[in-house]
Amino acid sequence: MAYNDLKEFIDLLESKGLLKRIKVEVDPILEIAEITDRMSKSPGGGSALYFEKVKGSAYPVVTNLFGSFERMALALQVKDINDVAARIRDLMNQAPPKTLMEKLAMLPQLFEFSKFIPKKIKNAPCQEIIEKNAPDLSKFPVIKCWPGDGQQTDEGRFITLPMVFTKDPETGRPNCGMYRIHIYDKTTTGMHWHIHKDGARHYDKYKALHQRMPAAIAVGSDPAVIYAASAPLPEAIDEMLFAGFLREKPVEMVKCITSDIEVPANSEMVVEGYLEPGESRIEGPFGDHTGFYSAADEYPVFHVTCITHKKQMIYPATSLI
Ligand SMILES: Cc1cc2nc3c(=O)[nH]c(=O)nc-3n(C[C@H](O)[C@H](O)[C@H](O)COP(=O)(O)O)c2cc1C
Ligand SMILES: [Mn+2]
Repeated sequence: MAYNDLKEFIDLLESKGLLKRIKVEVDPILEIAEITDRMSKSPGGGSALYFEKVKGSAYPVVTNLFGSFERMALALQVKDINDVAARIRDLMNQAPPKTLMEKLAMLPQLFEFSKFIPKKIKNAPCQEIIEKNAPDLSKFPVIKCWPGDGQQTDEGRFITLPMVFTKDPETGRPNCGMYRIHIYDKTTTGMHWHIHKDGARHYDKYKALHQRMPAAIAVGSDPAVIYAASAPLPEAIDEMLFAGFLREKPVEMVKCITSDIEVPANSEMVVEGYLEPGESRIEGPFGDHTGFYSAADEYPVFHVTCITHKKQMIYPATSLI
């Protein structure tokens, strides 16, 4: 049975003794990342961590969710993570013999995939609370990972497990990619999609059309959805269709309050907004998974129009090395 949301996965980890609760107050600035870093580097990847009390925020933070083969297999609900590769290989063999990319592009047409087309729903848990008049990112426990993260002018907080939803303005095709989100202030962030990523390609099309680009950043969903956001799929494959295939149940999607972008209904939190074509700002530096800081550079700017979330939201994060 697919997990209905992030909490079901967290509950399962806890029931198996694979998650530790931290009851004392911790600081989202450097402290959560430091504890997570030590835990994730302990033998076997340690445990997932649930920080119940986070300084300056009403919401808990969970980290190190996917930091071991065991937790990753539980996330994808397989005995061994190689079983997922085998399922995909079987599926590919059903496609006519063409090049790998052509085969991948054919996947959405196969019956096995068509059972998992995302479903649109109306009443979504991620919209239990709607903050539209004065959306404020500083209410959320977004972590700072490394001392040199960010600019002098901000706190260096980054959303590190974001699922960024956009649409191709020509085809209407949706995309979801994991691109880190640098928080500049209450309603403005960076958008760190590298130039060859699908989100960046959509942005280039909006730029050519001189149109404002709607986008939404969802945080926290069932683990297959979070994983799909980071999977390097061909443009023709909707990550949410792939997530449905992985969890063997269609992903339920809901329309954003302030745009036509659709997001997973079971998300913990959704930041809705837009990008102005051509507007950029310095993003980073950020202590990256390479073990080095990625240098600050110009990236597009995301403006927040609305923040929606669950009443009992849980904020998931990762620190990258
Ligand atoms: C934790 C994490 C953080 C990531 N951060 C970024 C990022 O900041 N920018 C980026 O372009 N890709 C980043 N990636 C890789 C992309 O998520 C990945 O390339 C994905 O396939 C992008 O989706 P797309 O192919 O639809 O563009 C990150 C991946 C992970 C797991
Ligand atoms: Mn994609």
